[in-house]
Amino acid sequence: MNYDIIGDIHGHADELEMLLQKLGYYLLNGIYQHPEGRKVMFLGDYIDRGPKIRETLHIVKNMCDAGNAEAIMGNHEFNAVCFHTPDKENGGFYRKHTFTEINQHFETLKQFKGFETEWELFLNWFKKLPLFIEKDHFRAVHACWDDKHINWLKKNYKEELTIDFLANFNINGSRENEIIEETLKGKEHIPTNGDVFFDKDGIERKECRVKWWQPLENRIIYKDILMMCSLEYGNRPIGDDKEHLYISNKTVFFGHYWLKGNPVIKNDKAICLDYSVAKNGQLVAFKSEYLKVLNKEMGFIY
Ligand SMILES: [Mn+2]
Repeated sequence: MNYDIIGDIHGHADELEMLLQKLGYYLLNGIYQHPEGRKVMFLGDYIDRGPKIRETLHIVKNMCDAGNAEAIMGNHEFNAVCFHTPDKENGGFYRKHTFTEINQHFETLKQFKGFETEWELFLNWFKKLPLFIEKDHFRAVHACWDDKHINWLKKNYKEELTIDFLANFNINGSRENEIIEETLKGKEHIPTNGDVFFDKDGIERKECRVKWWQPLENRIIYKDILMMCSLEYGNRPIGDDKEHLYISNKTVFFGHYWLKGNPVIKNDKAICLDYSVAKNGQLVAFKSEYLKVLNKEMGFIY
């Protein structure tokens, strides 16, 4: 089975429809399908930020329900479930309702105003989205594939975000917390010199996102493995810090990282498909059969 793997959409339904059409999908009874029976693999982050979140969810879920696509959970879907699930034990919700959280979720809340029943339906669908998918010839995860986390999930995750799971997730230092954070939001590194920086929402952070997909031979100074850091820290040699290395013969596709420009392959075993459609970038797909060819970059469609 050949898949078209598609990165973070964030409510950009027009770009999604254009990309699906470019890939050869067409609408039949309101559902996109492919004449050759190809399937889409969606990598998560369907909601928040963009102008057509409801439309995006209808396209993606309809395709999944019809068997024309599979979809995994992004951190935005996880956050939405937490945001809307009351914490009966401690009061409030499993995600805080302060400015930062409302701001991140604002477009979704606004666009679903007056469509509460429909939202409820999608929220229940989010709860059942898999946290990762493994196929014969590739893997899919929203932010980071770490074998020890995936193995834990295979054994312990009940295929749904239950109240018990959310309660455990909210305990600092719990296994559930670490695994969700790293699987859906990625690996982080705290600079040892006390550096801080500001993320794209203007929030002060002391952790830097780690480019865990960077192959070993390219890891020399910290700038090589950190998405964002100060010049001074970035120029420090990494030394023997080999953590966060993805080693497998099977390629993993992921989104989440807001990469810029045209898609490139830096490591053909770990390919990011998020090129910031929600920030003047582009929605990117990869045709899975191109994993078998020498020039794999021919597999990108955008
Ligand atoms: Mn994300």
